Amino acid sequence: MSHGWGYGPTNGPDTWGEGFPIANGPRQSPIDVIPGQAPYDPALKPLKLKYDPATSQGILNNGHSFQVDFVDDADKSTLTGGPISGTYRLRQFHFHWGASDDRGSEHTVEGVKFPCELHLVHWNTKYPSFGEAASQPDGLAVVGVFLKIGAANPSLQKVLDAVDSIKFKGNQAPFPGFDPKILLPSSLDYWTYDGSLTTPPLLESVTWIVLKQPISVSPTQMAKFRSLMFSGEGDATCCMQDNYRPPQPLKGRKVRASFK
Ligand code: SG4
Ligand code: ZN
Repeated sequence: MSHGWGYGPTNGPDTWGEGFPIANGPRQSPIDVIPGQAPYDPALKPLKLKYDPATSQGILNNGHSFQVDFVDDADKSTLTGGPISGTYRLRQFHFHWGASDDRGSEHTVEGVKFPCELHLVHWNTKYPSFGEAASQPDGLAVVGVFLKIGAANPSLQKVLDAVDSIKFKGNQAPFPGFDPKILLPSSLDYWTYDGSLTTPPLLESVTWIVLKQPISVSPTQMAKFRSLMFSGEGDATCCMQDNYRPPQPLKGRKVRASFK
């Protein structure tokens, strides 16, 4: 890894272990979910997502993905229930996607890849900050949502309309009043397992909640994701695509389903 981690041939997922040895740890993400090996657990509670659009703050190209950031200094946009205990606050959401529609998601289902995956990142308020939570085994909860090619998605379009203003690494723009709930599918059935961040520092602090039902995205909308750049303005251009980590070994972990 010469100039920091990324998704290219010389700094991509296969090389992350050189700088971040936890890349080969016991609870790495993403994984391939095999529904036949993920038993229904009747003890799993329904997910409760309460999002306040007033907490939506800005949109940022961080050079690896783009994300919408939320004000998280109070319990206004929260995740409770599901596999977690206590209250987790929404910090940001972001996406991973491919250069073509045959790949791009981080999680896969029986080996099947989706063109894109949405991650809503929450942190456990039993810790004082996102930064401190991110290194605790129960510090983060990320809700993953698959995107599948189909009809244009008007909710997603609200986000994609802002993408032109953050084309290059480091670009940011205000993004007020957005309710992330409109991005979720009608069913909140999920699989859950203990995992990690899917980018360096790959901290093993994430309770993953992967929704079974995908949301739709049109080919034109996928093209909009791929118009973003990994590079800064004025640098040699480099399209933001294939910014996903492939599935990691399960190493004996149990995946559970909230549904029969
Ligand atoms: C993306 O690169 C986000 O933009 C990052 O957010 C995020 O890092 C990273 O993915 C890993 O998150 O849900 N895929 S993931 O495991 O949330 C963190 C920022 O860089 C720490 C803020
Ligand atoms: Zn992610």
